[in-house]
Amino acid sequence: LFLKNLIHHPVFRSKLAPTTFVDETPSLFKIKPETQSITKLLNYVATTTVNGYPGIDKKLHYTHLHPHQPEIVVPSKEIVSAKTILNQSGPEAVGKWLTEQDRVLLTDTTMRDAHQSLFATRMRTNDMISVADKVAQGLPNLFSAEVWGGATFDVSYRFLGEDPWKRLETLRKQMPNTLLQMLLRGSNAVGYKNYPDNVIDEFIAQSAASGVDVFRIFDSLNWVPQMEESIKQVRDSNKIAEAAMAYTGDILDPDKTKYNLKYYVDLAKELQAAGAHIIGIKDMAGLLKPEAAYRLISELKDKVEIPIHLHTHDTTGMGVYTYARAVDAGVDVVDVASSSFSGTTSQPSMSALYYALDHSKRQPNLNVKNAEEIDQYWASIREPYEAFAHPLHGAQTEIFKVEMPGGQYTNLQQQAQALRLGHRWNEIKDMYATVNKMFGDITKVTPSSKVVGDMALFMVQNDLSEQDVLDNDYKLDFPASVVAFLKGDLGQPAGGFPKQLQKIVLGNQTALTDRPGKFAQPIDLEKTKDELEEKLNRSVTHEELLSYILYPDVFMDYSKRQEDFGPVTLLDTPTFFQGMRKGERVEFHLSQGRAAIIVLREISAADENGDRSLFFEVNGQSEEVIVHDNN
Ligand code: 3PY
Ligand code: ZN
Repeated sequence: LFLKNLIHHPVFRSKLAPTTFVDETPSLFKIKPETQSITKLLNYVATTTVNGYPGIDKKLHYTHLHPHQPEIVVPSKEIVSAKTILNQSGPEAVGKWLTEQDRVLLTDTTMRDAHQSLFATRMRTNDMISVADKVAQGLPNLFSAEVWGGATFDVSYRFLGEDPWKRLETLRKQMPNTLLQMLLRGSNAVGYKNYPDNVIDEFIAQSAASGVDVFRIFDSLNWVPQMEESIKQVRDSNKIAEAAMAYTGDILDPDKTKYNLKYYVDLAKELQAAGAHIIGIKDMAGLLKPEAAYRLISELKDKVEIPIHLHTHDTTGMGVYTYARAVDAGVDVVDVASSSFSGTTSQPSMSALYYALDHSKRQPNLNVKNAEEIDQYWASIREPYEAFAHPLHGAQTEIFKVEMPGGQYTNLQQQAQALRLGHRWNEIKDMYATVNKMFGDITKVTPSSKVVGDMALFMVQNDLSEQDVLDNDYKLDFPASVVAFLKGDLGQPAGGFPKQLQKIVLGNQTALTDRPGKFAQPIDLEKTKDELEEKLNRSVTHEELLSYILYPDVFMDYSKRQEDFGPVTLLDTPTFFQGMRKGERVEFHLSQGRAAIIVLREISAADENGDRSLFFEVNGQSEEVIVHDNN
């Protein structure tokens, strides 16, 4: 950039420049931030063009998108939404209001669980903010929009080069009259391990300040002590604490007695006593059958006072039917996704449920035309995400046996392929069910589901049977997650740990019987902030500090990539995932509305070092970028 400034400088060009010209012209070293951003983005585009994006077949090519502009009808008078009530009268009032509604309410999960479960959580903020205001205005009767938490937090940093806090804060501005909801893994926050209580408290307080209204809090083992701190902190932040019970097994199957109706009713009462404003039922694998839903909701409506919010995945194909029976039993809210992001491992379709409830007194209050218009938008931006899709095309009823959560199915399949075990996928699924039995039949959801998956892969990879593990003749090197789980690092499962397996895996190590957070030292925020500022050589925000505490390596890698590649969020989604083809033209907008127009003119063959030159035209000026071809 310095050289560019020099050769374009009028004095230098006039050939009258004295030998001291460089020393005496500090402006040559001034590089406008915008120019820097363009240079970095060109670097990203060139690298992605040559080496592709991780996980995407380079041969795939998407045409440039023409996102549908939804034409929605906005109600003429202002709707009193759940958000209005929260702002005016607080979380208890929302709970009371919910129980007074005749019709079932809806949560739209399109911007969180739907793409997490269908497209490996890869939806970019740009594709959300192009439609978020339409969702807010066109669907004002939604209970909430789930837009944050779960895997979206780390995936934003790891794979999208995005700051998840900015996503939340932007959506907050665009959806002022809609409750924004997040998924929080109790003491595991948005991570896969236990964090000290002060980190959980700080994280919740910041999430509330940045825009979250409803916190769906769960624990992967349904262990209430791991949820109490979060419930308390959400209450202290004057936001809605929805405590969710992970549903597993089948409450109506007389052979499955561990997770029966009584188990769930007792758990719901405990969560209500712990301060929950709403009880969530989290059916992450799609195991809740319609009659079981009817019985469960009927019983809960009878035994607890607070509203019931049901979440399912359509993996086994019965989502709309399950919801219809839950609606008959009086469920207050159910989770749905926009049609083109619904079905299979995602939530059931919003508009399908609406039509299924035609002529029912509890049909949701939904402008279905608006929902269909908005869905055309989602359909129009889906294509570049197809590269991350799973191969499932319909109902997977084998899940009743395997009990694998929707969001894990494709992840585990990818892990199996990476270990060259792809051809043994059926064995791995059977082993997943076997490991669950070995672990004493646990609830399987992030992160406990990952432990079961890790153990299943380990056993298939090493050709071990359950008996081989229990005979313990091999001095096995168990996966770290399995050791941590049996040590009690994720808390205590219902019915305790299987003693024999615990002894084999832990050897002489002692296991916790109490809450891990009770022993974890609080993080010194000031000291950690100094450490991070020194590493980054700049001041950092509280949000950045929290991200670093939760995911130190992921956050540092993201910061480094920001340095190299600049504001990649400015790129359109096809360009972000696939780079450019020769002759292609892309445009993006920098700050103050300035546009940059880039044309890729030529890509050279690789030279003897394997480097390629890419010749771009940027706002009419030629630029060359050299990239090493890793293929
Ligand atoms: C998550 O924890 O991310 C989940 O979606 C669990 O179902
Ligand atoms: Zn889910």
